[in-house]
Amino acid sequence: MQRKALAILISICSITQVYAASDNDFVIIIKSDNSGFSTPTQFTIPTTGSGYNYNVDCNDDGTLEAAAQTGNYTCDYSSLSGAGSYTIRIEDNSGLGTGFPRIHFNNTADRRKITAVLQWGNGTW
Ligand SMILES: [Ca+2]
Repeated sequence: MQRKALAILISICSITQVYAASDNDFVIIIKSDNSGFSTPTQFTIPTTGSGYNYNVDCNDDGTLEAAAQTGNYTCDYSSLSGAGSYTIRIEDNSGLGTGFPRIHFNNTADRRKITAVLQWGNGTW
């Protein structure tokens, strides 16, 4: 019985480790059906200039929707749970903390869809 409990505990710890969210990431909340340039089931991460190398978890479930992005990336929720609010995790892929240097709404695009910044992360802006 103790052995089984230990096995379960180890499994839980392993799962937690897999989904452990990094404090290094830039994390925002968006509402995809607020007004913007993308469709009501999308959100476009706006970039400008060069130097990007980032991964995206569009719904913060531990599974990346995109890796090694070098420009804008559009999260599409039509194949997930449809329009609504989502937490987006943007992760550096450069290994140097420089993979997401800027977010650039330029007072337009999907600026009304971002509702909160949960975490700025430790990347170089
Ligand atoms: Ca995901």
